[in-house]
Amino acid sequence: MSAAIDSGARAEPWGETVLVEFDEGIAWVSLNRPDKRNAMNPALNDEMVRVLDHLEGDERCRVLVLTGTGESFSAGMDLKEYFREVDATGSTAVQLKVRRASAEWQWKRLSNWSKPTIAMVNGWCFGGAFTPLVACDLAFADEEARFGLSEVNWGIPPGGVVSRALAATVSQRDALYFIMTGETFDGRTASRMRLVNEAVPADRLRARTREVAVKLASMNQVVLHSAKVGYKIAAEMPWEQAEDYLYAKLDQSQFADRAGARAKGLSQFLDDKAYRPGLGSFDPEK
Ligand code: ACO
Ligand code: V55
Repeated sequence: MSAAIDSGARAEPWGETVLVEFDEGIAWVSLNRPDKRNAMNPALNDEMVRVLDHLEGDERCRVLVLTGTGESFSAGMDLKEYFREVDATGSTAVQLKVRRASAEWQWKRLSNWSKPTIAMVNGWCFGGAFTPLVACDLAFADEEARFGLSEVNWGIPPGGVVSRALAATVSQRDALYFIMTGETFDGRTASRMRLVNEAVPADRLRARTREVAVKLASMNQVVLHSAKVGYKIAAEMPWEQAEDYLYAKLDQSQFADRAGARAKGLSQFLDDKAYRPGLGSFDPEK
């Protein structure tokens, strides 16, 4: 591979406010400011933009799990470094720049990411942390994790796309209750609200998340990419456009998939009677 397109040739952009560990196709990405409960400061936001860019082209990553070091997923935006210190510069340009980096990874990059993404909420999850949580395709939480739209508690309405992200996942009743009261709720409640897929006891959270990640890592990446991006983009479209776009996605997937999933899937069922598509997957190795 030419050095210009081999992202492995560049230095790995993590190690300060973000840690990355590779494990059987999974990149475990940990927000890493445990002393600050993984509050997101401008440095972390900049690092996460670079981490997502790097991992997109890194073959060791087939699935991304986003979590936090220590007892917290993320305590939201860093009130000191993202708000007070930026205000103190008195510079609109600085404010726009830090907001842009924040939105860039938490929402724009992450929600359209090319590989499957899973949020693993291991502890505190406040305010701005709801954005990357919702941007991930799937989410698993510790039953005892504590979530809160704490903005009103310190005197602001939720900003960024926090409220938009809530509107995309939970009901208006639940969203407004927690946005307006600022009360916390636990992982079980988050699961009942469908903010996360499942709430799991703390001692099983990593194993359950890993189980799902390993499965996704073993699947056809082109087909998975088309399936998840197709869902997310079509959700915002009128029906006529969605039908045309999803057929285009289907044809694109067949064209782009060098492993030939569709032909194998059909043949192993119709010719070999080797599996039932309703009940499990074809064997990509055959
Ligand atoms: N911004 C800046 N610093 C933070 C943040 C934050 N969001 N969250 C925690 N910290 C810092 C604390 O200031 C403290 O720093 P210090 O050790 O230098 O004094 C350190 O992290 C530990 O915090 P404690 O409050 O001592 O930790 P504790 O475990 O008792 O409580 C909790 C954890 C509940 C998360 C608490 O820190 C908290 O309420 N944080 C703020 C949560 C929040 O409302 N975030 C903003 C949401 S709104 C938005 O994102 C726009
Ligand atoms: C929040 C998040 C922001 C922001 C202002 O409420 C407020 C959270 C992610 O960016 O700029």
